Amino acid sequence: MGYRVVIVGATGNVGREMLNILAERQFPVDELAVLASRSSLGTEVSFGDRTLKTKDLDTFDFTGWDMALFAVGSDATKKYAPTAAKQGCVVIDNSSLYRYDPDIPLIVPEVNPEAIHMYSKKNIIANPNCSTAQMVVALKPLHDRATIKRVVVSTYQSVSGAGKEGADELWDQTKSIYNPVTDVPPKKFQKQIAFNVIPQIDVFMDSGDTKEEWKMMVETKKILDQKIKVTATCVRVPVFVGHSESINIEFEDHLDENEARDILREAPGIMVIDKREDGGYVSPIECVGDYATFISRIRQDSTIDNGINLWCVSDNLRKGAALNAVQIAELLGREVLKKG
Ligand code: 2RA
Repeated sequence: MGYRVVIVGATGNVGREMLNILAERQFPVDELAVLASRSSLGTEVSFGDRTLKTKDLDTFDFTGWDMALFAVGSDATKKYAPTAAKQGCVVIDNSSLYRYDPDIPLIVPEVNPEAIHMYSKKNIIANPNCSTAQMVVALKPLHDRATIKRVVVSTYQSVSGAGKEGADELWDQTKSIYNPVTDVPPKKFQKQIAFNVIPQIDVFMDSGDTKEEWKMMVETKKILDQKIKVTATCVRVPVFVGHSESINIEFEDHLDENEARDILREAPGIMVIDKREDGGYVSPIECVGDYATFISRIRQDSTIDNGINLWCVSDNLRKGAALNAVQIAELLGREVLKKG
């Protein structure tokens, strides 16, 4: 016996990846409903070798469905997720709407699977921001060994993190630079993204940090440990898929770089590619379509007593969104619903 599963926002980048990953991982699905807003109604999406027609989110009754994976923005989530949860369907939400609610668990299954049992407070589970998800997968096994005090992270985030419009803007702007018949001014991004980098993701906050930077601090604390201090600089780069992060970690205890490499090699969800030679590391283009969080460039930071530097790369549409949501669904099935 399997689950009755709903995908909300099935025609978007993340919704489609959720369907791909459910099929790839042979998630025990008995019945699948794919929902979209009225404007995309009737659009077909693929699930394994099947083609499914989207139904209307506005009129859908979630009663009797086990779980709904939401891949829509915060406004649509706010409108539909409470109804789904009240109708007895567990919501796994990819938007930022519920991430900071103390009664809603924020889960990365490799890091805090025990938080799943808190789902019952509101029948909702939150999926973290993409840049946080890959970072906490890398931090967790090192924190268990040497206790992290402080993290300094700089991100290099791909345009697909800003949705289809972000990817289209990079594509169209790049073409227009080679063939300048049409001008493609910045719309989704604050400045030209083609052949450029932009040190702003999301809006500015009073502190001077952007909201993306704030999310990395707050979400890391909620998922991993409230005591860890995080400071972040988040940058958009002209890469289509794959977020990269340069992470500097300060520990309570000494941690040798070779031991750190061995610990990361054994840790769930991580693939270490770390040869100290030309090209002996992973760049974002190489992580596309993969499940793993790739770690390279592991080395001692000799400017502080107990410091390690590393490079972390992951597919932001997978571990940063759809894969993590499906892993939460698997965890919910295994630990709570126990049907599969
Ligand atoms: C971004 N982190 O890359 C955001 C998307 N969730 O823009």
